[in-house]
Amino acid sequence: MHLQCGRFKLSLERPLVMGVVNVTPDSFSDGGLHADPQQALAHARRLLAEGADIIDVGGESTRPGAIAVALDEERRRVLPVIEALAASGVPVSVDTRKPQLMREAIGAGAAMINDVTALSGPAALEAVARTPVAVCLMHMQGDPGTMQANPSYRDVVLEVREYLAGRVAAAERAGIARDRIVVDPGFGFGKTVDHNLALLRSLGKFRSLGGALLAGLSRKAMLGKLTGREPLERVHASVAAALLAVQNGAHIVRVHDVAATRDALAVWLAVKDGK
Ligand code: 7PM
Repeated sequence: MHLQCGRFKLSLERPLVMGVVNVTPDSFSDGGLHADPQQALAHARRLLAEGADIIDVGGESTRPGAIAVALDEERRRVLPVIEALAASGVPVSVDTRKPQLMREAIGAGAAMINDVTALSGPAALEAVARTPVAVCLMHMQGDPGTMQANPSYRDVVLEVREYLAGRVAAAERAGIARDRIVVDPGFGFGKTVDHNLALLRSLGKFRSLGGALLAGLSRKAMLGKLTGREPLERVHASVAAALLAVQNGAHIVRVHDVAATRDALAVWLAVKDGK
């Protein structure tokens, strides 16, 4: 099995590590250390040296209550980073909800569109359909401003799965083949700790949706609630969560701490099949 990701054909035989690079002044989890494109690029190069397979570049925080970013500003933050990384042969994903930015990012060489609204916005499917890029379709209940106020489900695993099945079907109808589709239950996006734990426990049920399966748990609030630690102190908990996600079927883990995650996965791989 593989993921067609722009000009890259990524094997899903072994877990892939997606390194997070935020170009935002208010990113909760990395202290806004990469507020300008040059710093973000340096951080991306470090994550690549640590063994990242894909770099996810984001210019708009989706943090609960975060302020929306104008297209101009988001463009100024992410396009230079995408261009430079794509030119060095790196598979780059862009974390955005704006169809216009999706088009410009693809023009700049992005290989994946990571949209926390699963291409549900007007013109989002069209922006990516007739291109070679991969898409990450994520589940979110509500919107970033209010999603953590009172998340509620009858059956979180069933409901998230149904939603993602619908978005996969919509993407396929728009002409996006299965081997370009990544699904993601959206840990922390309109979910309590118990919802997140149920999803992590049953992650395997999302593999039958067809595409690759991505899990993003790195430094998230649920890990803070479980350990009592601040975002920058959540490395160990994040590594444990990434490992459990892979054990339960994730093909791709989206992480801040690439080196630590890589080490854990090396041990996991060796136990699994001696490689
Ligand atoms: C506050 C809350 C700030 C959450 C930042 C975040 C995901 C994502 C993000 C994910 C996919 C973060 C998140 N999380 N995209 N973008 N899956 N596909 O921790 O879980 O960076 S933003």
